[in-house]
Amino acid sequence: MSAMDVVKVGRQDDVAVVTLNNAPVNALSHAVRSALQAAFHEADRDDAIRAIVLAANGKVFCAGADISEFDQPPRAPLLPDLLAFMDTLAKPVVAAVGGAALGGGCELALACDARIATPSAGFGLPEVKLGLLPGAGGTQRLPRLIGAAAALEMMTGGEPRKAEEALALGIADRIATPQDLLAEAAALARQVAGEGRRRLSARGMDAGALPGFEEKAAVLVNKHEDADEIAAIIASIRNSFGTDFAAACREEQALFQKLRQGARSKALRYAFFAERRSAHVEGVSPKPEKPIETVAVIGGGTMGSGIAMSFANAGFPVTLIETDEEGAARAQERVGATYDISVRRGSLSAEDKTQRMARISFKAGLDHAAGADLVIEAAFEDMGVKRDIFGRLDAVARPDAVLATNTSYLDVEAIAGFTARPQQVLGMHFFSPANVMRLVEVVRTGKTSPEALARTLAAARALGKLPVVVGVCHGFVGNRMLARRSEQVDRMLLEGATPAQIDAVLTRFGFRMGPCAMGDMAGLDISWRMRKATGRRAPVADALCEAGRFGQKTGAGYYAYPQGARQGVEDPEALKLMEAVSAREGVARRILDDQEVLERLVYPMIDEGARILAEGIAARASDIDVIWLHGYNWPRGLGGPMHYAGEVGPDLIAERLDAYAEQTGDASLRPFERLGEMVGKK
Ligand code: T1G
Repeated sequence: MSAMDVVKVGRQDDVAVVTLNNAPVNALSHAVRSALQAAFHEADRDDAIRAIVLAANGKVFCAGADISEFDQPPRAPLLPDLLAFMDTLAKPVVAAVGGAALGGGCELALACDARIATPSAGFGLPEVKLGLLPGAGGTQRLPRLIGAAAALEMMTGGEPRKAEEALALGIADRIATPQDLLAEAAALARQVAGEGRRRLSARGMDAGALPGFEEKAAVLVNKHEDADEIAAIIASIRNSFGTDFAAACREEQALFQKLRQGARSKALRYAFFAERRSAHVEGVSPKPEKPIETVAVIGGGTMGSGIAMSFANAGFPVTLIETDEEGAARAQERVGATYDISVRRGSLSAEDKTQRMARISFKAGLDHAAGADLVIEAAFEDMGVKRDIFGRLDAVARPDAVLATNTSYLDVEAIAGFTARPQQVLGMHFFSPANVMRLVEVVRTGKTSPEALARTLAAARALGKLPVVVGVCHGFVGNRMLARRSEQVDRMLLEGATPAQIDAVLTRFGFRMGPCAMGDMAGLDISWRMRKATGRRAPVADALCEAGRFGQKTGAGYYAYPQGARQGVEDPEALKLMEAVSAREGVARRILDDQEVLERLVYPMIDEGARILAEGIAARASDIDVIWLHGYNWPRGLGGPMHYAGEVGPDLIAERLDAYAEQTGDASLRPFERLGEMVGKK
């Protein structure tokens, strides 16, 4: 694309109009930066021009720096230098912001003399979400505009400020209606030309605000001790109080480059693109021929209710179907009670609750699924139940309806075989709680049609979910990999590790909760029932269940929960039980060091991910990472298991797995021979 395509230059009488035109989000690529510099320079030299308006085509004003350029050598003009160049112009520049101005896009607007915004516009500095700080003067210009404390909150939260709030803060000078935006911007530009430029770089800081800022900074440092970007933002804003503008910008740039080259930012940028890449499915159109408009959910239990709420929250009419009137009434109560929790928390208004409830009709009998474009079965995890429901649904549902099962591990090929329309059957594996977790594993069979997939993926995205397409195998992708970790948890407990040690290792790694505490919270009896159904053993977990220790719900599991406490405490009874199981199994207990515990928790999952990729169950390594980031809370600053494997090095992982297989005699730890080839599969 030639430089002039990505930036267009026009004029309104004596005002030059420079328009960003780099679809889809006006990212400030090298071509855009070069064209902007040329256009500003040209306008500044043109005697017929009094002022400049910076506008943008498309729904996004500017999404900031082109993140895909960060792993390449920087090319001049760098964004900070372009904004410094704008400071040297004789003529003022006014930003006409009709959409989101984010990151470098917001900094570009801050380098203008004024900003006019439409009601749908927004201003944000989300660099913190990429493990960065604003690196084009934002940490110096924004505090000068709205004060250090407000700027600190905006940069460390990373959330945009909508136009009205931006006006109140002083980021936006005026709000314009979309059709008047350019004209009003031109008028303001002329006004500023008459009054003199309003360079933020020339403004001083209110030193009296420093104590308030320091107070907020201290809280943030404690809360985010592992996020270097937070410390960098604080340090750079602190510079705005004392160091001169240019020197502070140089220091900001040094901090930015250090973060950009760090593993944390690399992982966060990887995650940003991985989430977007997972939306592209080979052979499947991003836009279906016939979008899903109405939905029926079979089963009003925890999952069915959560799924129905997800659709109602997104504005879809939903029929939630139970077997009888009592079941339908119970489902209605469950949904109402769940919404009430959000109302009590203040995250949902009473009228929103009423509106959302009104979108769900609670019915008894499968016939009520007749009008739905998409029917999602969320009934009991039993093949007999699935056979009955899908057999009857086939007769009841519209011929073109998509029939989805929410099963978390049953064979979707077999379920499709219960119908005469296998091309319209697939899995939608929601993660609990379904109205909160973004991940949906969309399970395609060998017969699922591209249109059925396209319709389902578009519907999932309309819910704000992150659908990832996976193939059919036991546990699909996430749970199949989790099973490898769970096996090692049980084996290490047998060999001498304790629940507290295992959980501490994984929480220090970055997970919010360890596997033993998670098991106690979910209920150990659930996986116990599945192991018995599939003939698999987990000696320690089985023994806990045989002793009636199901976890929090029974007051004891891996931990004890005195007086129904939610936080478990180490329980000598549980440790005694584990010692007895070790003796019974003939396993001599030993001390395991934390590194071994971590590697045996994480590396087998990575190994399973490689096998999954080799089998074609997942298309890309980054799809697996999206599943783990959004289904299992993998620490985002580590990118995902497959990204982490690339950072650690697959050869080292294979070597460690071999060593543990030797040491423990557990052949299941032997590494997959194609591990290295699969870890970075695109
Ligand atoms: N750079 C490169 N590509 C980008 C991009 C960016 N900044 N933003 C989006 N894309 C791509 C995205 O990968 C996707 O590609 C397509 O555009 C549509 O995106 C110096 C250092 C703006 C709210 O963090 O938040 O500036 O999949 O699906 O849902 O201080 O994109 O089509 O091939 O997300 O309408 C800071 C990131 C950068 C904003 C639009 N900026 N972007 O959401 O579309 S660092 C950000 C977003 C920086 C300076 C610092 C969203 C959006 P593809 P999309 P959307």
